Amino acid sequence: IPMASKNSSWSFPKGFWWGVASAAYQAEGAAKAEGRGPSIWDVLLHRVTGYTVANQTGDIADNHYYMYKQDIARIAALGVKTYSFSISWSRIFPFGNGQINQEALEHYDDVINTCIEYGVEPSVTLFHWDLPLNLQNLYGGWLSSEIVDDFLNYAKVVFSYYGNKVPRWFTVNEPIVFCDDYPLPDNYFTNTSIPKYQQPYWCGHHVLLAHSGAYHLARSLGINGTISFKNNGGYKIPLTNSSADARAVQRAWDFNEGWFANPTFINGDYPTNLKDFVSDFLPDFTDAEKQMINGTADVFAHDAYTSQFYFAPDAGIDSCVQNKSNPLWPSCANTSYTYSSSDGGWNVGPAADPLSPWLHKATDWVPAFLHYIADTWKPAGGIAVTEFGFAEPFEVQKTIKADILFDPIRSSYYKDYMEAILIAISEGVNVVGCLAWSIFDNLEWSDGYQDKFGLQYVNFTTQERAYKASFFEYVNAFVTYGQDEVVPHYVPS
Ligand code: PNW
Repeated sequence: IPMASKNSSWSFPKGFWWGVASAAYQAEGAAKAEGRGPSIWDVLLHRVTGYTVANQTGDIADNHYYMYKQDIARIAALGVKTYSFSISWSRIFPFGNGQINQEALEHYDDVINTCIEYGVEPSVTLFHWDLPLNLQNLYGGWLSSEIVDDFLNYAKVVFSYYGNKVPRWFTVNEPIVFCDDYPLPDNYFTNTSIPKYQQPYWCGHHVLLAHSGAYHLARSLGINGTISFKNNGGYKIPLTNSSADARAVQRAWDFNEGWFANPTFINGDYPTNLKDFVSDFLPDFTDAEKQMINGTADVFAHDAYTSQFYFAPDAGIDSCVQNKSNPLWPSCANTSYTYSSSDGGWNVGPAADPLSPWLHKATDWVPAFLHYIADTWKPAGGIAVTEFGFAEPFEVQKTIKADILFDPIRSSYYKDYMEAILIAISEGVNVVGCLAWSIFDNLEWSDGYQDKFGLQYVNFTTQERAYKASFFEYVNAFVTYGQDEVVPHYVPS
């Protein structure tokens, strides 16, 4: 395994938290075990034909619900500092609200305790897309303001039960993604009267109220851990140096990151571009709500996989704004991965996996990306890259040798990404942590099990795990440049 050549001006600050991540529906399986209620993802994958490759589901997944002790032991053995996982809301509340399922509360308590016993810090996400089905059917899920109280009720139970055993909380994962996934397919869920093109903005509105409410709730309960939500998106590069492309890039930031980051980091309100472009229906925050929302993320948590070029629509901005069925709508910023001579010499490499065409290796851009976040949203508690990773098709991965699977493309992604973070840190950007996606191959949502993001290989017939070479490449960055001791080969007493 190649070792990073040490650059003496690079180092991760003391206390830098680094680790690996998973999410409940993608990893746990045990879909009907110990009182779990269904989530919208059970319906999507069981009832909507063709939603995943080969109609795969999360019924079994990595069997992580039963194998978490082994899985935590395997990452502790490599010295991993934190494990980030999500709690399944419909395990704690099988119907989303009402009756609490004690068995599930105890399950996650044991996951948390197992982490602590192995010297691995638990990082916990409350909502990673697996909405309890009942809440979707009852009132349209995130489209209704009723979700806010139900989310707070769920958050209160979780915060109260696990409290200060958890140093790091994330309320919601990537609202840009799950709110843009509204509208959900017709006929499977209760219809709503909100027009489809407006639905993402109602979802986002309720997410901001739920997140900020949970932040204040946690503080009132005496929770000391950091609290954030996980934002997401790639670095946005203007395709040309025209002013039209510069404006397109700004709209793209505003309609993606800014949608959630401006309210929480700047002023409690949406970016001006958002208010201008979708003013006819964008919900308003009251002044009291703006005050409540502003300042409710302790860290800028960003899932930052890749970069894209952006450019203004050819047909002009007016026709774009009018055409609500246009895929560019409403930001009217077109995207491309074209590597052209006008791109300033930056490297946006090809996507390795046809199932993830959005994911190009663009690690050269990461320092600029981190500077942009620091300069734009000025997060007092710094920036954490809470997901990054690369899908490498199985055929490219080399054979397992001495129990290690060689995945050269992903290895180079991690090596270059970690060096890019080190460069940004050496230039003064306050990066406080990072989480690699993912702890192991798992259910990649509608791409099923074919898309391989894991730092560990999983044989889905036998459930055997094997480390991939990229995992050692990742850990090696902290062995080489970390200030804290990396303690591998931990053996529990
Ligand atoms: C994340 N994009 O989703 C999710 O949080 C994970 O559950 C998922 O497995 C992982 O990334 C890999 O896809 C994303 O288009 C989906 O930029 C789309 C994008 C980014 C992240």
